[in-house]
This record gives sequence, C-alpha cells and structure tokens, in this order.
Amino acid sequence: MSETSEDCIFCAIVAGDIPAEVVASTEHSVGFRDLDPQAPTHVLVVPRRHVPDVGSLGEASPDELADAVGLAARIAADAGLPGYRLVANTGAAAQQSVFHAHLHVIGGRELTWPPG
Ligand code: DGP
Repeated sequence: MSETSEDCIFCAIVAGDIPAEVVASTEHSVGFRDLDPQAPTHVLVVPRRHVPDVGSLGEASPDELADAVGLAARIAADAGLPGYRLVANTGAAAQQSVFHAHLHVIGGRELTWPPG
C-alpha cells in the first residue's frame, strides 16, 4: 500500500496542498467537510495514507479502519447529532467517485431508509 498517490485529491487535502475545512484528526485519519454537503453535517473521514477504498483499508490495516470509525463517532458527538449515518461508497457502481478510502459522516436532518 503506497503512502500517497500523486494525482489523488484527498492525498492533497491530507498534505495541506489543497484547502479543506478540517474538523478533527488523529495520527491516522483526517475529517473534513464535504464540498457538496448532502445534510447539515456532512464530513468525510479519510485515512492519511492512500488506500483505494474502505474494504481495502480493513484488509490491510484494521487498526486504521477502527481509527477512522472512531474519529467519525467523535465528529458526530461533537456535532451533537442524535444519530448519524456512515456511508462508504465502494466502487464506481456504488457511486464512489474519489478512489481514496473515505467514510461519509452524515446527519443533522431526518435520514430515510432505504438509501437511494
Ligand atoms: P464518493 O462519491 O463516495 O467517492 O464521495 C466523494 C465525495 O468527495 C463527494 O461527496 C464530494 C467530495 N469531494 C470531492 N472533491 C472534494 C474536494 O476537493 N474537497 C472536499 N472537501 N470534498 C470533495
């Protein structure tokens, strides 16, 4: 697993080369606001190192996946959310558009089920 990928937008955000509104971070993960929010709270939590999707992260490094989920929970708690949704679009067929693992932390409005 490479540490960074040259033309990856999330690697550039983690490196501070592209601005983003970072809300919280850990040694392994960074949480920043989504450019195109789908809810009042919509934060992306990404591992610092480049991994293409969340499944690959879980296989390669369960500790880093756990760190990302824990950071997502802290962000939701800090935002005072009574509930929230974690979404990990995985693969183009599931609408993944940025191929650096990320969890969407979505909340602050009523969330319906099933998702679209
Ligand atoms: P996905 O479709 O699951 O791969 O989600 C990618 C998300 O990344 C999408 O909701 C929009 C967001 N996004 C894309 N480019 C940028 C960016 O440059 N900055 C920020 N903050 N978010 C971005």
